[in-house]
Formats: sequence, structure tokens, C-alpha cells
Amino acid sequence: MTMDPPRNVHKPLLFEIAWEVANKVGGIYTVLKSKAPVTCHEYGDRYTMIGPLSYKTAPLEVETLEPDSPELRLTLESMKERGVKFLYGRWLIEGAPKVLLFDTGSVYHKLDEWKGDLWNVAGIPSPPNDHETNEAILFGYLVAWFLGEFVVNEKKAAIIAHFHEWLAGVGIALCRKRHIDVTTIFTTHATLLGRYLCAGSVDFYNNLRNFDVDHEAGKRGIYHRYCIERAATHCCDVFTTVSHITAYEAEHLLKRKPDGVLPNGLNVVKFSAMHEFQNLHAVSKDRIHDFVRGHFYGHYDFDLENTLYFFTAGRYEYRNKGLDMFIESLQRLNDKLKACNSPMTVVAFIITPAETHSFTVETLKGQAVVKQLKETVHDIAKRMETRLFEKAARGGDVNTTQFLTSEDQILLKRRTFALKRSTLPPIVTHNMADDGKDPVLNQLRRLSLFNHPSDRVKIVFHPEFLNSNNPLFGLDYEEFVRGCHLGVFPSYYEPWGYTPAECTVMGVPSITTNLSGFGCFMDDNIVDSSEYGIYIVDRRMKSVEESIQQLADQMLMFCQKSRRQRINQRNRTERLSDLLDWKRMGLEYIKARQLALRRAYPDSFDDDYFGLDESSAERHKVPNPRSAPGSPRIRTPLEGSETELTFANMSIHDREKYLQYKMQGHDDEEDMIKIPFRNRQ
Ligand code: G6P
Ligand code: 1S3
Repeated sequence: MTMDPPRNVHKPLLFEIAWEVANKVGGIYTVLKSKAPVTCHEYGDRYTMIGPLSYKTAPLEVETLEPDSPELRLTLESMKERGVKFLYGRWLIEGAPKVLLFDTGSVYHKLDEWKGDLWNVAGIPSPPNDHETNEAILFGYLVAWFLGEFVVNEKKAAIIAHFHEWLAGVGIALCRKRHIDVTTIFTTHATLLGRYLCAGSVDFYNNLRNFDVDHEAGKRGIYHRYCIERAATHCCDVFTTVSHITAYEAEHLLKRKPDGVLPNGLNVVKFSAMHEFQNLHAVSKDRIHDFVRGHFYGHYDFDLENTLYFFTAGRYEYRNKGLDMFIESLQRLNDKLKACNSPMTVVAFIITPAETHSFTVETLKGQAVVKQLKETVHDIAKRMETRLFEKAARGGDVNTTQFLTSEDQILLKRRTFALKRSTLPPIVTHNMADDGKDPVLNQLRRLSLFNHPSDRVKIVFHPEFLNSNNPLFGLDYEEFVRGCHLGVFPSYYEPWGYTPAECTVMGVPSITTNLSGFGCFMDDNIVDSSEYGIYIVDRRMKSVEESIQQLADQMLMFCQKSRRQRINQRNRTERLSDLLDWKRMGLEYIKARQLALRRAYPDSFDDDYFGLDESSAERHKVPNPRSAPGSPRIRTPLEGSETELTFANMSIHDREKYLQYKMQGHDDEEDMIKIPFRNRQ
């Protein structure tokens, strides 16, 4: 028998496997989509994402292609012959990555056989009626089938299989059990138990070390899912998560300390001039003004020049996403603004999807009556303009009071009569499927936040995500965020938290917590993040009451800023976007892949290492802005982390890649931010 030569670890192939490839469910979709440009840039045609095939969304997201490499063609043909359906093509996003989407339905008849096998080889049970787990099993077996055949056809290159989240985890266990010649990485974006425990009323963080994990998972009916997650954690070559806080959680709940942290980035598109994003704010804000005029008709007695738009958005996890704390603090803010006779009004939007029966009549009517009024005023003004011009052109005396005819006056009166209402402006825009039990509505009722004229904080609960076809705003989510002044995300359970990160790259200040991965990351990297419009509520060391007060005070402080101060702060916030750019964050992925290759193919590496041990390096954070000058540097993403990846070594080859990704210099700018590289001359 002849031995195959060792696989080439310097030009590896990369498969990234996740349930959310070209299939939007939540944050992992954002990770994959926004990261695609940097990964494609690094791997080119050697990169393929693998996900499930949804016949509803895939045709909109993916362009079909013929598999280009003979090895891939061979593997897919063999699977096809045995009844597997799939779609191979190009995901129509920036970077245009290749995707392979498997139709789990095409192998449904195999489910029982594979469930039995999973129990036999890995001891993982699977109850009959858990649809999500069934899908995870089918998907996992398809991925392992594919990888198992592919490594036989492709013998030259090393293969990295990077799996995300427990839904893709079955494949990892199978790769290990079947000794498939790939190196595996598992990135978990949360832990199942963490999410469930936090949503209840346990003191999660103080008890993390003490949970009886099997018992807790069993109690919540998720033991089998937990087994998949735990098997993936222990069977992968490199285990990672998205933040240090989730690394700590994973260590205790999944019983393996992550090898590293891969924080989430964004594909940052910079405008060439600063004022461009400020202009976009003004444009979107005007659209929100239009909505507010309609929604509050009859009670529109506040000055939009002195109105601030706050919002929270995300999946409807009432406690985990901090909706409870936001509402409680809004009530405190309302009291505080009243007490100090503030001229400011805050309109607080809550954007989170719940079950509804569409928009309420009252909400739609508000927009309609104000639109009618606007059109009438426009028509009258046009008619007045004509009359005025005629009179002036003939050289007559111009007495402006004559220009509004009695018909027009009556029309105007009719329109303003239509603006009268006997009810308060609604706090919710939709008919809720379960109005009586909805936790947001119940809390608003308990706190009497009813949009009374005397309230300085007005509430708009919009229980549906936004898109540009929305009849109330006509804005998509990004435009809406740009038009707001402050995003508020006081999460209790948030492994990363894209919502405040997205605000940051759009130059919108936000409030987050020190229990969110994003909040901790910003706190680690910036001397005083509030100077840059990133406010962090302490939910670790403070009592719930103290955190609520802190959040209310932060919002009050924001209300006391002048327009000029807000504009300056937005500029500073926007400047942080380099910190979150995948060009920088993607380095951690590079390191994870290096570690995976080293672990699987140790003999293929020489000793020419690039030390990433930053422990002895001077630590730098983003300094305070101009007024308080400090070191003009920030530290690298994982400096100070105790996980192994931080201390992993890199070859010269990878060092070059690492440097290619360094941030563009900003040497000519004030308040510049630079990434330090240890081997800089
Ligand atoms: C942007 C625009 C300015 C506008 C300002 C309003 O900076 O470029 O023209 O005055 O936004 O800021 P504000 O915080 O009051 O919405
Ligand atoms: C998870 O999605 P979630 O909102 O359920 O993954 C996201 C992407 O990594 C992360 O941003 C978020 O905090 C997690 O909770």
C-alpha cells in the first residue's frame, strides 16, 4: 500500500458550515454574510460555505453554478446518484462566495436510521418530535457524508471544516468518529443552556460554576440538543466562541475551555467625507418625523426640534435582550424629564417581532389624516402661489390676507377637524395576537406609559421588523437606525450583540451592558467608551435597581446634550468603526484556522513561528478624544485573553497575511486610531 503525500497546509481548502448560510434566522447570518468579503479575499475559490437548502429563499439569494473542481463534481455526482438533492452556486452577496446547500428533505427517509446511528456512535439521544433536532441530524449526516467522500477525491490540500452553532454540530462528532481527514473548528454563538437559564429568573452569572448541567438541560426538555452541542465542543480540534463572557459560560456549561475568542465584525463601508453620514441621519430623521406627526395626531404638541429618537431592536427575548430594563428605565427617565421641566421629548421605539394580526386601524388612520392634511396644504399653497404671482406681475398691491379663499379656509378647517381624537396615541402599532399576555404591553400598562400629553417619554411598540415596504415609516432597518439618536440594548444574555455594533458603524451612539460580548469588547479596547458614544450599563456588580437607575441617568445625560454635542459625538462614534471591521476582526479567524491546521498536521509546520503572545507588550486602548489626549493606539483584539489562541504561533507566511490585514493608517487625522503590530520596525 502506498502512502499519500502529506496534505498541503499552506493552501488549505476551507468549508464553513452553518444553518444560516443563505438562510436568514438571526445573527449568524450576519456573521457569515458580512465576513464573506475578507474570507473570499483570503481563500478565493478554495472557500465554500455549506448550509441547508430552503426552496423559498435560496432562489432569491443564490445563483446556480456547475461545480468547478473535478473532486467536487465527483463527490456531488455520487451523492446525487444516491438521491441527495442540493444546490451549488454563488451566494449573491459581496465577495460572491460559493455555497453548497443540501436539501434535508431529500434524505428524510434516512432519519430513523441516522438517529439510531447517532445513538450508537456518539450516545446522543433524539426524541421523535423535535423538528429542529431532526433537521440538525439530517444536515449533520449530509455534511459528514459530503466531507467523507470529498477527502477521498481531494488528496492534496489540507481541509478545514469550520462549523457554527449546535445546529451544525452533528457533523463534527461524525468527522471525529469516522476519522475523516479534515481539521475541525467549532464556533458557538451562545450556549443552549445559557440562553434558557437566563430567560428564566436565575442568578445566572453568580451560579455558573454550580449548575448541574445534565439536570438543568433535562428539566427544560433540551437534553438531546445539549448533547449535540457538547459533542461538537469536545470532538472539534479547535473550540471557539464569540466573546470572553461566552467563553467563560462555555467553559462551565459545556465543560471545555475555548481555545480562543472570535469576535464578530462587520463589513464597514466608509464614506469619503464625514458629513455624508451626518446628512443621512438628517434625511432619515425627517422620515421618522413624518411618522411621528401621524402617529401622535391630535396630541402632536411637542417640538420636533427638541425631540430625540431612542430605539431598541432584536429578537423578542424579553429578559435576555433587556426589554424589561429598557421600559423600566424609560419610566424613570419620564419622571426625571418632568421633574426638571426639560424641553426635550423622547420617542422610544421598541422594534421586536411578535405574533400580530397586522397594523391597527388607528395607527394607519394617523398616517392617512396627516398625509391628507399635507396634500391639502400643498394644493392650497400652489393656488396661493399662482394668485400671488398674477397679482404681483400686474403690479397690483399685494395684500397676502386676500390669497386664502374662503373655500380653502373651509377645506383646511375640515382637515384640522379630522385631527381631533378622543383617545391617546396608541403605544402599539399592531393588533397583538395575545394582547393580554404580552410582556412588553403589560409592563407599559403597569408603569402607565400611555403617551399622555404630559409624558416626556412617548412609546411606540412596533412588533415587527422594519423593511422599506413598511406603510408607517417606509424605511428599512438601516435607514431607521440612521435617523435615530440613540440605540438602547440593556441585554442580560448577549454573547456578542450586533445591534449596538451596527449602530456604531453608522455613527449612532448606543447603550449596551457589561454582560454583552460587544460591551465587554468596547470596554476592553477604549479608555472611556462613553466619550465615543458607547455607554455601558453595569449589570454585573450592581443590583437590578441600580442598573435601572444607571440606564435612566445615561439616557437623561444624553437628553441634556446640545445639538452640537450630539453631532460631535456621532463623529466620534463613527470613527470606532475601524475597530469592528472584519479586516481587523477576521485576524482571529485566521489564527483559529492556523491552530486547527497545526493540531491536525503538526509535522507539516517548521519552527519558524510568529509569537502572538502580547502578554509582555504595552497595553493600549483607544484614548479619550482630543480633550484628554492619551496613547493613540488600541490593542489587538485578543490581547490579555487567557485562551490558547492568543498564544498560538504563526508561521512567516501567516505573519505576512496578518500584516496584509492591518488597518489603514490614519496618521493625518486627529484622534487617530492605530493598531499596533509587534514586529513593526
Ligand atoms: C446632522 C446634519 C445636520 C443636522 C443634525 C441634527 O449632523 O448634518 O444638518 O442639524 O444632523 O442633529 P440631531 O442630533 O439634532 O438630530
Ligand atoms: C447569537 O444570536 P442571538 O441574538 O441569539 O449570535 C449572534 C452572532 O454571533 C450574537 O451577536 C448574539 O449575541 C447571539 O445571541
